[in-house]
Amino acid sequence: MQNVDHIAAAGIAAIESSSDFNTLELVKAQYMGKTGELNALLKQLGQMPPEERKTVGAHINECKNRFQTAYNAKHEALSEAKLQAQLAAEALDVTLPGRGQNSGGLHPVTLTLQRVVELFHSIGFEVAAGPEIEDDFHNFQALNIPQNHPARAMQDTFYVENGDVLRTHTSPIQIRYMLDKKNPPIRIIAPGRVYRVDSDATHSPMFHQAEGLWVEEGVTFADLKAVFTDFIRRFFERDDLQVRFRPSFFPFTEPSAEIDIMGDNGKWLEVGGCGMVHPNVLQNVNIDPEQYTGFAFGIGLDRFAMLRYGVNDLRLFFDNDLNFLKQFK
Ligand code: 2NL
Repeated sequence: MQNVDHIAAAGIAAIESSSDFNTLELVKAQYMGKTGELNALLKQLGQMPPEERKTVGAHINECKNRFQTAYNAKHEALSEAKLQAQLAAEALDVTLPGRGQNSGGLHPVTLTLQRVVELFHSIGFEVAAGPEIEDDFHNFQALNIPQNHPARAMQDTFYVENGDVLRTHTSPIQIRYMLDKKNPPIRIIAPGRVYRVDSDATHSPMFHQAEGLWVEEGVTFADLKAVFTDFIRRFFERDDLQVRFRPSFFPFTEPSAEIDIMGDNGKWLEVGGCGMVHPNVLQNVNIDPEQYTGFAFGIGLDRFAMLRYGVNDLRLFFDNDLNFLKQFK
């Protein structure tokens, strides 16, 4: 039967030229399905003379087997190709260098804060903290800053609701501590974020301060000079660092002084302010100024970080540029 060979050859050719599973299955259905071309041949057997049926039937079945074999081979080839494509797509280059473990680091201002706190902790100062939103009493009045003092003017202070402010210094931490603690001796270091309306290369509207306070019977300005000089020499790791206390004014200290250190260029450099706690301030926190005296000082932690790490623009600390920050790990 010419027709059988012809159909089988066409079917096998169609199988072999199938390039995807979809086509392959369509071809299979076309030839081997219930109404497929090869099965249609079997149905015609009934009209043949009985002596031909056997040989033609056997021949048709042999063609069907060849078709099935071609189909199986193609199916396997397509499966293998699919697997290889998938493996290639998901290939893992084990020779690539690893990404490594990136450990984080602390911010240079945090490192500076920790260093200051550690140095004061080593001489018996306790760390104190407080809220960043303060009321008028703790931020100003208790510190002997009257209602119309220029430091309270709009250009300096961030006012929040109902007269509250973003603290303009860390002094209110100490006011709260003294009010809570009630009795000296008091030796604390109060670091933290503070806020003022100011922004340029050396001023940020948010910056960091640390203030120290020692209140006890018999504390003098000599103690202040000794404690601060020792601290700053240890901070900068310079035993011979020259320190100068230059008369100044703060509402909350009397007498008051600015603290300068000698720079490498031979010029005095201001690093903080200090003084003996004003009697009015002690009175405001219910400490008897006739019995107790105390000294206080304030330093700018951002400025200390700039000096320690040789950074010339304060804003670099707050840009969050990782290329800058990674240098301090
Ligand atoms: C500065 C000056 C200073 C204080 C802060 C203080 C705190 C209390 C009482 C009295 Cl509770 N004084 N703090 C005193 C003098 C100076 O800071 O230039 N800071 C960066």
